[in-house]
Amino acid sequence: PAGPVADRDEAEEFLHQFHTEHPALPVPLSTRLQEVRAAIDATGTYWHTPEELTWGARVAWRNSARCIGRLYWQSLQVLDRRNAHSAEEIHHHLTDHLRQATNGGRIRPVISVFAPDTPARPAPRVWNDQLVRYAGHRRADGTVLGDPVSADLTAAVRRLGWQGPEGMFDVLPLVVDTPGDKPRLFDLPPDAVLEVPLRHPECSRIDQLGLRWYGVPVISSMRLRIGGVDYPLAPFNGWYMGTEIGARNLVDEDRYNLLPTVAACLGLDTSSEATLWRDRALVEINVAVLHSFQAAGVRISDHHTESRRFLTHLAKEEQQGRTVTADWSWIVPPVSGGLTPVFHRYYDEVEQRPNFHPGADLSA
Ligand code: HEM
Ligand code: NRG
Repeated sequence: PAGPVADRDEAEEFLHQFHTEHPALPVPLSTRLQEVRAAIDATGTYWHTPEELTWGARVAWRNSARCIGRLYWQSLQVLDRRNAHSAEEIHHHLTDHLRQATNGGRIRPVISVFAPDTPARPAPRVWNDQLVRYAGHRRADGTVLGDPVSADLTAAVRRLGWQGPEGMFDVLPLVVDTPGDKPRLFDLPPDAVLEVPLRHPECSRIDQLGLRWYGVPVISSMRLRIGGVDYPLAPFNGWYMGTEIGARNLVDEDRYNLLPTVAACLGLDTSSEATLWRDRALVEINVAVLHSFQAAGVRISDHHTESRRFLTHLAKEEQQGRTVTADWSWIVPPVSGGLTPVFHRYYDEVEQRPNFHPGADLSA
């Protein structure tokens, strides 16, 4: 077979869960179980009903142990794109996803679920790990201009013929890879990509750095697995928590590595670690990120607010008799960890299904 066979035990476990959380469905569990078993015997897989798909995707979010943003899991908007197969159709739906999710800055959590991997036909994929990413241009001396996280993808799209500019913040094209066809490049329409220029409320020297970030993180590299069926292309988004940009993307030494530059703008004394110039510059970058998104009317949250929401989520789920699993090292924000309530406790760590899983790196 071309793709994997659906796992019977996981299929049955999922249908039990679905029926437990939805008492009084029109089709009884026993009927649906028989149907699904027969389909797996005949074809190696089965087709989720739209209701199963929607609930499965929402619960995959609910079960994402690394995600602090899970309070609103029930409001995830699920776009059923399982019947789109050509690269053009897929590109069209991805652009549509960006527009619906962006919603003029009032960002909505959305997932687009494309065709599953089946024995008859492997699933489509995109090589991009997020729908919007900035190119990382590798120079002869090994350094990178732009975002180093995308250096491999940038080299790959150049090999496929991409002729984009060579700056710090160039939006990469999408690479859509469908079975039986060559990988195809598509530029994102600029009006579908909301970006925010970064300004500091007091320090105009930071404004002059010309920094920016995109408004909507759409993760497109993770495999969604529901009831033993794999959906390798199921891009999803929420909104940013400011620290993702201000404490990691712009700051990590293997990303934009901007602490020394920002410290210089602020006139900090960098002669000794003990001046805490890194910490002071870090806070001001995060101030600039939150301030700029707010000024541009693009939804974002700070780590104090998002941490409190997460504890509300834990309490609500426990009231429902459910266990929330969480990964402490991902949940605790990368700045001021101990100031947030999520720091001061431990979490259950067992993996739950359905869930999102790391996908293959296709650009390397
Ligand atoms: C991870 C916040 C929505 C699934 C994360 C992380 C943050 C976060 C801060 C850690 C990222 C990192 O450290 O790199 C939020 C916020 C949301 C949101 C503020 C606003 C609604 C969603 C949605 C989904 C989702 C809609 C799926 C439907 C995940 C998953 C991870 C994650 C699977 C782990 C990613 C990985 O392993 O690389 N989220 N999230 N999140 N989130 Fe959310
Ligand atoms: N840290 C990554 C994005 C990871 C997921 N974060 C979210 N997800 N907020 C970055 O680009 O900085 N979400 O679905 O909203």
